[in-house]
Amino acid sequence: MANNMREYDMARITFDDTKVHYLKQAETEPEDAGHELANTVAGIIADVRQRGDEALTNYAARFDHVEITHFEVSDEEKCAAVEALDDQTRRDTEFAIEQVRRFASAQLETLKPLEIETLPGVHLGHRHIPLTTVGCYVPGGRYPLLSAPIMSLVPATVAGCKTIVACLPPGAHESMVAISHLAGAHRIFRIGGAQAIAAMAHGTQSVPAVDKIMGPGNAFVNEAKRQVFGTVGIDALAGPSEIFIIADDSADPRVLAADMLAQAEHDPRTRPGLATTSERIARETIDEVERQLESLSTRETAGEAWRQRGDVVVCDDEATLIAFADFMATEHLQVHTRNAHELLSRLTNYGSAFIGENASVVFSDKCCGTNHTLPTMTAARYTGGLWVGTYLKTCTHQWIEPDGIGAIAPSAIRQSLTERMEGHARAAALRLYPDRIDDILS
Ligand code: HSO
Ligand code: ZN
Repeated sequence: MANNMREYDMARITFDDTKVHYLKQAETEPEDAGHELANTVAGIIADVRQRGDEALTNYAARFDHVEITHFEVSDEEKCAAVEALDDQTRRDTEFAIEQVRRFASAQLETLKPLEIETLPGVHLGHRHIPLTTVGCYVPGGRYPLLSAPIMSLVPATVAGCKTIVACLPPGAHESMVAISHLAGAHRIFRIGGAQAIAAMAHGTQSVPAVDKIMGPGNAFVNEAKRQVFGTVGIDALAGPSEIFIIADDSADPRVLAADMLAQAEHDPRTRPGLATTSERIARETIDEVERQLESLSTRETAGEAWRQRGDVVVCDDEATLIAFADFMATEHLQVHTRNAHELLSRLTNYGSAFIGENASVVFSDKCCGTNHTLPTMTAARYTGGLWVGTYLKTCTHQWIEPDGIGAIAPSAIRQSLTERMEGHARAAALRLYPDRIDDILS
């Protein structure tokens, strides 16, 4: 596996691996969903597509162990769920919603429509158009992540999507209904797993078919999203959480350890990692992780993630540190160096960067306002995370004045004739010689 990774890596990012020294290396194993999962999910999708709500009832009994025939949460239930939130949780929810909304709105502000005259009389432009109907999957998972519905729903409201659907597993924590409602879901359904993705992709008697599905989920949800892609859009395929920290000798091992363990408690498959130019910091952090684990109530999960997936690497110089971080292309990248801002400007592959000691991933996870749904499994090589733009499509348009026709039609006609596409040539020629329409068309 190590060999494979090296080759795979070298095709994109080069660094001198004699300058990279592992004090601790993750035992990686290929993340392969496997045929069985793919077949099971394909069966669920086909069944939901064919039998609609009846299939959903069936899967709720089989997978969620509940009897349910009516999936949509009523307005009364939504109100009751909000009432049932304790005051502080409600205030914290509203605070997080407000922060995510502020940042997403500011991001939207940067997306202006474009109009440009590229040649005299040739006008081109684009608009960022909100998707009409979107579906947000709110995962159940090992912890009820209160911020999860906020992260996928709030940007949809900021983008201006007409219908925002949320699906959450029937067993999800009650507060999830309340938070989904407060975060702006128009319709909330108690449907989980692959069957929820199938329902939103194809529509059922009670669930509207959506244009795009967002939000992370378990392996079934992920595989279902992969399979319905094309019928609908999807945001991304989510893997276990990752944190990678780059540090120099100014970093505090207690903080580095705490931040890695914070993500490690998500899942035994979380990848926590540290690369540093200081061997002292590396060794002290390893000791510190063990020390902090002793008193951490989630030590079973966090400890397993650390032991099996934790990397600690000493790099000989800063250039190697940067190249290595770009190679890792991690979901969260924390930069604990004296020149953190400057270093960031030289980094290319990360989902979200956390600059300096104060910026813990935890803040973005919960409530500072950046979105916590981010690329994992090195997808940061080709994409950023979920954002208001995920709910928009950028569509171009053009209009041509008479003097513009002379500039483009002759070239279009010649291309078409070379391609033997006479219909195209005719359509262009009609514009160039409007008084010779009859000749051209006969
Ligand atoms: N770290 C997760 C999000 C989260 N963590 C929410 C705690 N709460 C996303 O990678
Ligand atoms: Zn987290």
